[in-house]
Amino acid sequence: MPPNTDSKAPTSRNDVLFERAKRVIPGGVNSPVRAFKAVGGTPRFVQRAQGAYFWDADGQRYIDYIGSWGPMILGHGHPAVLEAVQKAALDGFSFGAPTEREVDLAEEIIKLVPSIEMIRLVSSGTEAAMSALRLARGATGRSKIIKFEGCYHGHADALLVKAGSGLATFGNPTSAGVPPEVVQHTLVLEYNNLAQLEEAFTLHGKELACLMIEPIAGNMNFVRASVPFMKRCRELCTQYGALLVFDEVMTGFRVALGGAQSVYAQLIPGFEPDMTVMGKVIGGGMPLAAFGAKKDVMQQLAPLGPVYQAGTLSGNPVATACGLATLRELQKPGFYEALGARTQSLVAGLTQAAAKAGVHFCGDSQGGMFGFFLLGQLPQNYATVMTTDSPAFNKFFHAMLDNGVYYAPALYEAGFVSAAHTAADIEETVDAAARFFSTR
Ligand code: KE4
Repeated sequence: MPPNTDSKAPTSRNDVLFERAKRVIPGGVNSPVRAFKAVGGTPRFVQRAQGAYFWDADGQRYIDYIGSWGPMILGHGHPAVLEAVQKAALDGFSFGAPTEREVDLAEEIIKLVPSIEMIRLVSSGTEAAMSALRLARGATGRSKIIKFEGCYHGHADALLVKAGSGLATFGNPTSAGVPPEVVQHTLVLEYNNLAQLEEAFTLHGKELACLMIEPIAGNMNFVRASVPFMKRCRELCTQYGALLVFDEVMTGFRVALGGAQSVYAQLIPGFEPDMTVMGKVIGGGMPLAAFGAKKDVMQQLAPLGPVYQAGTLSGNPVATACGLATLRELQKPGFYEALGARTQSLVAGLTQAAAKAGVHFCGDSQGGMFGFFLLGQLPQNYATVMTTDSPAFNKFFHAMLDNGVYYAPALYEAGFVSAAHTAADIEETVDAAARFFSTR
């Protein structure tokens, strides 16, 4: 297939499929970010994927830096994972009854994430975060929670909230259909803002069930919680009896084998969260997520305790096979060292190419997760991220897309490198970026 030099090519099957899709699915997609609304143009309809690549409806190949928004850390179609899924499917798709493999997966995650003593498997990150929130409230008997602007924890009502007019007032809904009273207990603070954190706990600490945070915020591209900030989150939650809930749906097994909490534990002696929400990588691309904590908290859950939570497909036998096979591959010696080095080489290459062309660009990465900004320095919060020149980002996005490089179609999303990405893929990506930067 000749390269798709014009992403708005009228003859593209992507256009035809998108028009068809929009007649029967809202916006033509089953999740909003896929619609390219932020960047414009036509979404690529994936026909198949293998390793670091996928091919769209026109047969055009792309180097994939989304990887299903994180799950495909091994690359698409890893043979060991494929074999495990095929074998599991032959034994049955779903039973609504316990299976040994759920226990195997629970034991594997607990082995790798020491802060977790017990875990409950569910089917999506939203479900895991929603359940974790209910459990935190049930376990503490408190209603109020803290989250941070720019952090996304799925689309449960209580978490679709933006900052109120001040710390004395609570959040306002970010979505229609969420009654104000549902978010009246949610306080939204600025990420990395120590003064706001201190004030919020002084005002409301004794009423707080939990503080929920993305430890490395991949939903505002790539923003790290500073060590002093994270240390203070831990100290204040301990002081006031609120649970520190790490949303590691994106960072879990992505930034390190022990997740982001293992990165902070190296910087803050003895650090660990009280509860962890996971997803994406633990399912290896199949619908599987989880939330875990110490036994005394988790045993508040039905059928043992008063906090109800359930799911028809929770711990699905095919999804657990996919997740387990993925986690076993991640534990092979040198996996994260190689993945981290490959990701760093991408960010370094892009940074050098931009600098050579005099373009404002900065990036960061941890393990197989990266972010970049068309800014002079790494932002510390959402407001700064959003100062990015979005038309410039959109031009960059489409220039890369037209050169067969598929980044997230939104400037506030992180990127992902898999174990299947080669040095040649990184070089091809950097060369395409350098060509774009030279036109700036
Ligand atoms: P899901 O319900 O989409 O499985 O997970 C929700 C969620 C929870 N927590 C974090 C930190 C997340 O990043 C997510 C979902 N991430 C988005 C990408 N930013 C998924 C892509 C999408 O919404 O289509």
